[in-house]
Amino acid sequence: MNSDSAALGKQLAARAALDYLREDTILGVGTGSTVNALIDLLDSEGWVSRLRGAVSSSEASSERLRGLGVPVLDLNEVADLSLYIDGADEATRSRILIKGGGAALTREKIIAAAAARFVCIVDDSKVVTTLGRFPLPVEVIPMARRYVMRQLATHGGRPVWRQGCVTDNGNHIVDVHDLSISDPLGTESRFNQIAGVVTVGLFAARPADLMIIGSGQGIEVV
Ligand code: A5P
Repeated sequence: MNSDSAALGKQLAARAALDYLREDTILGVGTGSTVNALIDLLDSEGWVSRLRGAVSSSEASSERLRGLGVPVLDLNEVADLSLYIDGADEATRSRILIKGGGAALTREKIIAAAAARFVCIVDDSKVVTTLGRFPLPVEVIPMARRYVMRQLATHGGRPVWRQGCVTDNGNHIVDVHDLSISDPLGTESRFNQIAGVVTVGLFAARPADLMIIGSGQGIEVV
């Protein structure tokens, strides 16, 4: 897949997600280039004034939303979050995801958990049979980084510190390369048990409810 086709896929998936928006609701908004396409569409398709506000998974998305005039709310102020729309770095057709390429995985996991419905928007280059080609991001407490990396290595992967990256929560990211994740639920749960791990970028216990896959051929809803 070339980058033009991926960009078209992202654009089409983002546009199709507009069908799930409802007037006067608060929208959960994720992070990344696919979501940026969605945020641009909120503006061009007249949704900015029709939404009550947004809850966002990153400072980057919050800034973009505020720039358009969308009120960005704290999740603690929101009793009822009906919809969360976000991208993914890798996805299976069972809607299990790897997320965190943009280092926003902790807030993404919280918003996905709080939302009644999680719609994931991806281009078709992200869809795989077995997760793990994309290195699995793990957010860690800084003082635990080397300990966590040693523990992660015992599970067969190759942990690499994402140097220079500090998350919006002040933590570090370790990317686990060379995994072939045949049991996503088990891997998510095992990695979650390691002391010092804040969030594992595997969305298996809480997968997307619906996935919109965009490609040069159009969209497919899974
Ligand atoms: C952010 O931390 C990730 O989970 C994003 O959802 C992911 O990186 C998708 O990014 P793109 O839409 O830019 O591919």
